[in-house]
Amino acid sequence: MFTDECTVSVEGGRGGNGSSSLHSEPYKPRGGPDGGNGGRGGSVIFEVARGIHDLSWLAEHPHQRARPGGSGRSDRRDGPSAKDLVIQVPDGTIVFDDDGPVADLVGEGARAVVAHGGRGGRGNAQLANARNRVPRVAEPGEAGETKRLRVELRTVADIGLVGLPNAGKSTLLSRLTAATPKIADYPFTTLTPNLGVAETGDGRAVIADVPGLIEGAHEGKGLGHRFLRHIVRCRALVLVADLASADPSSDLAVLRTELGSYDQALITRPSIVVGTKADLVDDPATAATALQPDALAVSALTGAGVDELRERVDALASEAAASEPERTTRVVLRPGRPRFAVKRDERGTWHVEGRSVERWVLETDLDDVDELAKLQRNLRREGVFRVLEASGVAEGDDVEIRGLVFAFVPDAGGGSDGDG
Ligand SMILES: Nc1nc2c(ncn2[C@@H]2O[C@H](COP(=O)(O)OP(=O)(O)OP(=O)(O)O)[C@@H](O)[C@H]2O)c(=O)[nH]1
Ligand SMILES: [Mg+2]
Repeated sequence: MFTDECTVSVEGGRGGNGSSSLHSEPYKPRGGPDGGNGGRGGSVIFEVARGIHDLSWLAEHPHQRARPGGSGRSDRRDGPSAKDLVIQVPDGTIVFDDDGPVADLVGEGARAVVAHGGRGGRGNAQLANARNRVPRVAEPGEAGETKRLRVELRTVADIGLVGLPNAGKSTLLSRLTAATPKIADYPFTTLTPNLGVAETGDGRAVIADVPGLIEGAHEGKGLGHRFLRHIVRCRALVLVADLASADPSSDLAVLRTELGSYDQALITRPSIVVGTKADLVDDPATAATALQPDALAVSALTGAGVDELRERVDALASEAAASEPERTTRVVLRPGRPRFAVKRDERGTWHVEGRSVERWVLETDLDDVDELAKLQRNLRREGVFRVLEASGVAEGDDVEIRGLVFAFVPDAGGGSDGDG
């Protein structure tokens, strides 16, 4: 089964817990905190690999979870970080989450982190400071990111063979490349895209043969519509028409209309027109010219025109490569989750919760005026006051952060408020 779309859930590994060990040795009463930090959880990564042609493995394994980081231990031993979970995907994989596209992976080795692992918690050795010399607790590890992803494959080929059903597309693919697609005398023989590689003058061209398109394909008729999105990714097109059909010109017109209705850009893509089954008509050259003045007549049966077709495909591949900018991987970077949250309890006190915000409060010696000023600067730069104001805090309201309570005073300066 060829699978070109699926939905998966991915989960980064949880970070390891920090250790809250207290060192003790006989006859040494003051050992002190020696708990190590937790290790980082593994991330889930998609990576384009050669030899993977569809998403069937992913569709059959829709839950992917990276391993957690190890816990810290006594004697300041840090827990090990977990290995990332690398999932191999085909070239042309596009990843979406609920907010839109996440990554568009093109080219072998292209990769994107689709779920980050959690950070490890700090052990009590690292948490010790002037105010709290012997912390008896350590930080827990952070949870990994969890995401539901829609994954789509848009085959990346240099040249796409398009035509109505039974036009002889798969036969051409088998003539131009070493591919051995199924060929038969009925429409819709090809059910999923076939790929072949042709040797060309300046290298190799990947040729895709997709299921036949019928009138109304762009509205979902027939089989080919599901594969129109693969055609969009082809740099150049070979329009294939059966010269022995009742009306080859109208076949070609239907094909062009369908391509244009799906995506206007397909009309202007570099292309050539090929008339097939030349052995079945009396005057193939005239029949081909009737399609388009420079159309080529080909017979896969006798081999007539096949060498010239190979040359034209060669030229088409070069033209396409020159006309299009280099395809590159796009990974969308969005701002991460908010680094703190603001809540108001029923007594009217505001609470600010967030790992770094709380850490700053814990690490500040509140009796030291300089340190207090630094804490205030940090909170402002993080945007805490801005978010409090946006949430409706009023002058004099109590604000609590990790046990520290202060009365809110609107910021007079405000100038350094930013995302710094
Ligand atoms: N006489 C003759 N028959 C041909 C030629 N090319 C293809 N055929 C026949 O036409 C029929 C259809 O060929 P395919 O290559 O399967 O056509 P297709 O366009 O891939 O068809 P679908 O996959 O169904 O869309 C087969 O029976 C082929 O043997 C040709 O040049 N001459
Ligand atoms: Mg076919």
